[in-house]
Amino acid sequence: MNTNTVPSAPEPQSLFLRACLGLDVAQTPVWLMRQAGRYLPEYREVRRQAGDFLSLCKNPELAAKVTLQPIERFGLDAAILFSDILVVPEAMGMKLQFLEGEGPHFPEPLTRQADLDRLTLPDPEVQLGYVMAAIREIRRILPSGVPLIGFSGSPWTLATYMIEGGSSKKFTLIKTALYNDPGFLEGLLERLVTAVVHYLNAQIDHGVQAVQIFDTWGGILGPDEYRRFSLEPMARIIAGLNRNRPDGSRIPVILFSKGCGGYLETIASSGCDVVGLDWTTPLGQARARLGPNIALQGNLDPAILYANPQRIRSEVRRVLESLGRQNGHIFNLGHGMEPNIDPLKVPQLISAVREESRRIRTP
Ligand code: 1CP
Repeated sequence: MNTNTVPSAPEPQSLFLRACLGLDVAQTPVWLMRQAGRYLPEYREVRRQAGDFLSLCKNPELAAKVTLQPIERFGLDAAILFSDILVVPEAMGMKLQFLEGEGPHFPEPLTRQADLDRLTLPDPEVQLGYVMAAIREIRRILPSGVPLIGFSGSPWTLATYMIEGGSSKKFTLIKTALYNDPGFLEGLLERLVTAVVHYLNAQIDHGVQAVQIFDTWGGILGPDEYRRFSLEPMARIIAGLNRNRPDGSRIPVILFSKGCGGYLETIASSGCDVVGLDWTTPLGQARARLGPNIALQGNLDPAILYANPQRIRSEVRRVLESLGRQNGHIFNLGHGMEPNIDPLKVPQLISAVREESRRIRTP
């Protein structure tokens, strides 16, 4: 395992943290990206109460409440902080809006060096103090056996939104910057690395027990550009994190670069403990390429949740059997839950993961 853990470090008890560190487990832990969200009627109700999405993120009590909703309803093996990756650019001084039905929007996207000079380095305790308050509140109300995952966007993924002004299909503006003005892009990535290191270390100080870096748009880059503009900044973040607690326990880092099955060896060189996979790379193939000393997370196609219970189970079995009885696997989707998924599919998925993984592990 890729650790410098103190030898006397206490072994974690939770299935999720054990799997992140490659320790043995009786069944495979499972959580789902975007497990708290619009597919849950109780989420839509709290969001209505908050008024809008960003107000929900900024209300620590309500953010904590929606973080716990999928835990209470389904008994998942980990909770993930309810927030959004784009609160960091907002804290750096950019205006951010979430337009109903259209997703995130930055009305004044970054275009030139002078725009970078106006960005500030946020103090996570101040501009992102509401996130820290949410983390404390979640830890207060979350059952102690359920670990809390903190997160951030990768610098590259955050930069796509800050330069494109929102979601994009072609990424024309950021790609133009990448090839025509790499110094501008690197200046932005540099600032984001510093901001994210401070932000994730503050999340760790306030109580998250693992962190995930979401690199949703790494897959739009070719191999050299991926290495330079996506992976390098993430590796610098990982090197800057306070991953070892004073009691010797470790904060695992999960790196999820979507669409990057071709770059697995590069991803594993980042210093992360867990590589997140989308559904295009079979887990067994990833294990053969990366070896046993790094954990894997994933990788069911989220669209399988539109299928019937038998098909869900057979696809879960296929994912689990690709690793057999090996340790170091956290079951997840290959990307987030879609808003139109029937919540009743989730317990079918979880039962299948637990029953099938126990069966596979029984000698
Ligand atoms: O209307 C609503 O209620 C907002 C929908 C929504 C939700 C539920 C958004 C807007 N963000 C979130 C929560 C969120 N976002 C979480 C919560 C924790 C969880 O339960 O998993 C997390 C981890 C994120 C991270 C995030 N935001 C990513 C990375 C992961 C991914 O999905 O690829 C990205 C790219 C964003 C940007 C964003 N925020 C919201 C939307 C709809 C988007 C994506 C827009 C796009 O496709 O470009």
